[in-house]
Amino acid sequence: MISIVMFCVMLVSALPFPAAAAETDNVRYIYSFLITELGVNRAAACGILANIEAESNFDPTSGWIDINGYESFGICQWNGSRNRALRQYCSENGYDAESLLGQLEYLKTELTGAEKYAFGKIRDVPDTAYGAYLAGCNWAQYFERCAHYFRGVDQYAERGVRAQNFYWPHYSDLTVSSPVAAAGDVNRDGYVGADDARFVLRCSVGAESLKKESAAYRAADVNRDSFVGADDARLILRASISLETL
Ligand SMILES: [Ca+2]
Ligand SMILES: [Ca+2]
Repeated sequence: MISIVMFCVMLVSALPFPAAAAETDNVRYIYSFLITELGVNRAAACGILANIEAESNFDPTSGWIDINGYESFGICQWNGSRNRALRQYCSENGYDAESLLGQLEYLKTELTGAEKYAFGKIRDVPDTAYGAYLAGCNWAQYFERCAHYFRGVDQYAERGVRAQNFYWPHYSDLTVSSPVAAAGDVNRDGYVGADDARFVLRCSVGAESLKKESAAYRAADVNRDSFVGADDARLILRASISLETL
């Protein structure tokens, strides 16, 4: 069914594929999240990667005013009402709207809610190179809902081919682990302990640093104020001796 909502994701897809998409941290992070947190297979994840590349080149800060006059924003170039919903979700859940994790968590809520139909179109593709092709095409058609043809190019097929010929060979053998670390377990050893608290304290005084997009940062910022500080260290220390539940 064609609806107003279907008008509102990515209206124009004009970003060319880069000459060589680097295996950046963002690509790995997104791929790992898709598999471990969304539960899709490798082929589906490759199809989504090809689309995210075309939409934003994996830049969560990517934003511009689209042809309908509204901003398209983030890795999936959410437009209009979906852009507003993304920002509201991040604000209500303690995420920076420009963060990869916030956008991926929002994506998860879309795929289990309003975008369930689109999710169904990629979730069960065969876990093969051809499955990656199908997922790339289907994500473009059912999730991004970009123009089928742009400047004479079949965008569905182009993204499918990119998924099959680039992402599948490069990523299908990648070992993944969830980028979403448990709160407080900064060193990801399975425990919230004094080591974690000490490390976070060192971060709070600038003796250590964490990349804001990293799983460790997310684990360290236990009070979710988008800052790793002494308050986090204190909470983690209290949790390590069972005085606090994170
Ligand atoms: Ca730990
Ligand atoms: Ca904090």
